[in-house]
Amino acid sequence: MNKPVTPPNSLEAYWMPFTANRQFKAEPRIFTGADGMYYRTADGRQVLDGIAGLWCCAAGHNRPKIVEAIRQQAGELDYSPAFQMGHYKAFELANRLVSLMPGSLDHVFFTNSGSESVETALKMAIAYHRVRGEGQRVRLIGREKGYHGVNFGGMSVGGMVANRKMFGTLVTGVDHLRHTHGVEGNRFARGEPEHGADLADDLQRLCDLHDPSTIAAVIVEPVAGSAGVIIPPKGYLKRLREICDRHGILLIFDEVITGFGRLGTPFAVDYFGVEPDLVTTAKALTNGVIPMGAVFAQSKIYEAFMQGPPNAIEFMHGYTYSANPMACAAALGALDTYEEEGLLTRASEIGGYWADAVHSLRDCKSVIDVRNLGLIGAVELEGIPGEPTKRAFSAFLKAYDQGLLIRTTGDTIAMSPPLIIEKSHIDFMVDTLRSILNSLD
Ligand code: PXG
Repeated sequence: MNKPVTPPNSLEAYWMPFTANRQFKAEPRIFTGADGMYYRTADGRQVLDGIAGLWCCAAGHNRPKIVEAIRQQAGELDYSPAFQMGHYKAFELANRLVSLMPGSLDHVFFTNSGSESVETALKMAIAYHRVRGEGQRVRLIGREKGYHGVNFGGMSVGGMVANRKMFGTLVTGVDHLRHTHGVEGNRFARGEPEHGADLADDLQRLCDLHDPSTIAAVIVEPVAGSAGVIIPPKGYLKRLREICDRHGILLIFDEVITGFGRLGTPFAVDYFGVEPDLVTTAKALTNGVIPMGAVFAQSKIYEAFMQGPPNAIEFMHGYTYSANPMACAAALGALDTYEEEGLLTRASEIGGYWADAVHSLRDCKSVIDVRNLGLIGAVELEGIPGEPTKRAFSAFLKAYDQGLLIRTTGDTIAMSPPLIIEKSHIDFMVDTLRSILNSLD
């Protein structure tokens, strides 16, 4: 049977991701262009991008080096098979990336998203133990409130209840550390909070419960983004590393939002001075322009796989679009832009001004906490009794109407602007938010 004719502008056919479809389709918010710090809306307004797209457009929008790299690549080599074939830009990009990453994280596996990077890292961890004769290490440990994307592995190690509850029993053999949010004495902390490093000892508790020889890996976001910006207590990540080392457990940092300058250093690995065994990235790798992710692996992991007959595939994993030439070109253009403009360390320069600005919101109506690190800021609101998420979502809608794009999760407002942000933009963000917060019910 023929489908009824859909008018070209109908919003119905598109089932939108992580979106209140009915609310959106009743009151659509459509972008038609973007440049620098701003989006343009269908109704001809400018909206300041307070969240770098979705934490991905680190250099802002419409950046010439990236645009030109993609244009050129499309006419030169549009696609090259990812398996058993190569192209130069894939190797060039891998080399550039490992030169940015400290320590011995010197091999890179390409994916197409943060979710795929997480699946890849989890599979690498389990297979790494197996190729070394420790095939009994199959358990994966995540953390409450963690977000590691939406695929089954990442969802299982993730700890955001709403993202898990609809999807059955998930991957088995997974357990979770306690989260570090809301520790006594940490409210309104500037930067890393003082209290709660001992929560890392929860890993020892899980080791005692399961026996550490059954655990393959622990995955955490160095700074949790999606659950509402949770900054790790001072010393917490170092302690996790120590416990992993004690028991031969791999440590995975999910740097999908912290990678590429968000904290004022190229990676959170640099910021916290803790070297994990695997690092997942995506988002700002290409400035968000073309989907791409990358998993960094320590050389000991790569080397462990390089055995057996030389013509045998060592790791049975990969994607049709791994190291896609267009994505590699975009990533190289992004890295050039970051380098030329000093963006990978810019958040450390403007971070003090940012912290002052975000914390100036602490006295606004309904605010119960303010958190910051690098160019990340969060304002947590007291929820309306019986109507969780509503107050923050109202702030989001009002901000959009007033020319500012923010994100909300639960009753927390999250901000993660492009790293090219200037003081005047920061002033606009907090002034707009201040008047909105004080006007909310
Ligand atoms: N890991 C982490 C730590 C993430 O933050 C993913 C994995 C998944 O990436 P992909 O590319 O598959 O979406 C993410 C994604 C928000 C927000 O506003 C955060 C993400 C995505 C969209 C919105 O907090 N993080």
